[in-house]
Amino acid sequence: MSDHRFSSVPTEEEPGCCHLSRKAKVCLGVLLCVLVAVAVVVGVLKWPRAPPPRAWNGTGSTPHFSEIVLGRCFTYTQLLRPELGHADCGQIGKAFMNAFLSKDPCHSSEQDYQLLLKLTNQTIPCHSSVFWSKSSQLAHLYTTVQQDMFTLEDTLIGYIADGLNWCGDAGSNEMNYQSCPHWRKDCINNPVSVFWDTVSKRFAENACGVVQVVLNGSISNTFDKNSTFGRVEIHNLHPGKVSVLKAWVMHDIGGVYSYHTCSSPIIDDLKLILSKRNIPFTCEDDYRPIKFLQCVKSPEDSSCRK
Ligand code: N1C
Repeated sequence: MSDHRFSSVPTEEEPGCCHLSRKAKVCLGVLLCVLVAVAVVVGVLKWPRAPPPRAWNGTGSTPHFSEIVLGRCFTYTQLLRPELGHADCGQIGKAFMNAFLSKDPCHSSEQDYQLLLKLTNQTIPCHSSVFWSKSSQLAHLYTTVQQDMFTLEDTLIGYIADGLNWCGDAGSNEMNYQSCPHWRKDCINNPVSVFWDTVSKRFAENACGVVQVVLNGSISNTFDKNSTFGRVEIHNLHPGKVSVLKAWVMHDIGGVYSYHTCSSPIIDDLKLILSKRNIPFTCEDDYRPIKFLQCVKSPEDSSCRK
């Protein structure tokens, strides 16, 4: 007679360790599901996420930035200046985003914008460039009426970016809509300041013939060496290409006090820089074609009745 005492094979009658009842199996299954679900939830919550973007002192990127860029590009190239209809707005939009996304917003460089500059290349006829400083509204009113004159904002690249704000973050491929570096409080090499310096430089380099600048005679810094005009543009005009720079010093209508006129020493600073660069310079106070635009708003002013 064989001895079954050491046999490990369970007999039909003796249930083995894995022979669980149906109820126990269901319970075990549910438990397993709950454990997996808990593990997934914990995993998702604990998954290392990109740190939030840095907080800066300036306003964040303009909401819907990329859509605005694309829309403005199409408006300009299809409706305003159809001669630029061949421009590839998709590529322009991408080049603009790639200039600053995933990059440290305090280490922006001219180089970042090179592809964008190439894609928005535009020929501005000689005798039609208009610069401005602290007189944005009036200068743009002037070129809106004089359709053959161009400020930088009347060119494709200036039109696209005018009034917008943008920055990214080195640790993410998203735009920072919360805050962007302030040029004074955070850093000068931020994407917006570098952009305007870069495109203003190209705008000045390309200017030819008679060029104009609209200055504000109703403020203390009518000519400011630290402004984009004083720091970038006048130093990038080509003496061989620019025949004369004509400055129009405009004064607010009804303003109590005219800070500066063409005979003020501050205008001599501008004159001196240009004479050193061999660029002829003229200056006129309250240039009539622009003065008339001011008078449209204040026709009753005594200076408008002359
Ligand atoms: O610093 P500014 O003026 O002298 O700059 C104006 C000057 C113009 O001739 C333009 O060609 O520089 C060019 N330019 C712009 O076109 C422009 N559009 C918007 C420079 N800056 C421009 N901006 C924004 O306005 C930008 O954020 C910059 O810092 C201000 C400069 O305005 P400003 O001091 O009146």
